[in-house]
Amino acid sequence: MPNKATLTINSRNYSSWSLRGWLLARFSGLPFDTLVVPAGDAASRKELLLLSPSILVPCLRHQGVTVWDTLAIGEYLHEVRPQAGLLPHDRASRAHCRAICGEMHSGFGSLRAALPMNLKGDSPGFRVWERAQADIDRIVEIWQECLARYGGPWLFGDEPGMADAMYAPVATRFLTYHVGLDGASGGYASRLLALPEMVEWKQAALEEPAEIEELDMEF
Ligand SMILES: N[C@@H](CCC(=O)N[C@@H](CS)C(=O)NCC(=O)O)C(=O)O
Repeated sequence: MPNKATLTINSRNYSSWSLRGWLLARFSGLPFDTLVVPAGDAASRKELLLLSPSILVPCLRHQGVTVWDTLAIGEYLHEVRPQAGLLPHDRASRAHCRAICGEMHSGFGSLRAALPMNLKGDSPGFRVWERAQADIDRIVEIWQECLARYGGPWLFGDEPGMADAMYAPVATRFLTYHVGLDGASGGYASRLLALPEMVEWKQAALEEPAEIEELDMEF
């Protein structure tokens, strides 16, 4: 049984869920290899299904355990690497953290559809429609509430954790589509983008071959 974990992802430029899974693994400190399976083609799907019952990425394999879906991966990593503090120590803060991670995981469909993650993209003057704007307003509210309540610089305190990994792709969207942010949320978005892990991911995304056209899948 390979000791080192493996994380399966697809496009670094487009796949926000891959980015979330990768950040969770990096923040946990668990040593892992990254396996990129190009999105969309039949051969990759077949390969993915050999690795996991779900064709969706990210998917983590560790010591014989296969776990997919970012929330499940985050909870699993918190169990195997509790010292990393992916989830807050305090029960009430942990509940709050799980609630906002769940909101990102299941919500903000208008934002995700209208402002797809595209690290190579740059769209000044991009028109944000009402529903996507409502999602943006709610996300900014979440960020400001956490930063005010837990003191920053990350959503639940001193170190980046599960909530920061779940919201990091949103910061890239705000940059790509020039969504103006002020005060605390602007500073937080800049901190996310300046994280060494995010700089590394973006560099690899920029080097990704541009053969991926518009894909009919949710990113
Ligand atoms: N709920 C899942 C969403 C995962 C997801 O939608 N992944 C996309 C890539 S970002 C995927 O694997 N798409 C592949 C496909 O639809 O073939 C999670 O939290 O991980």
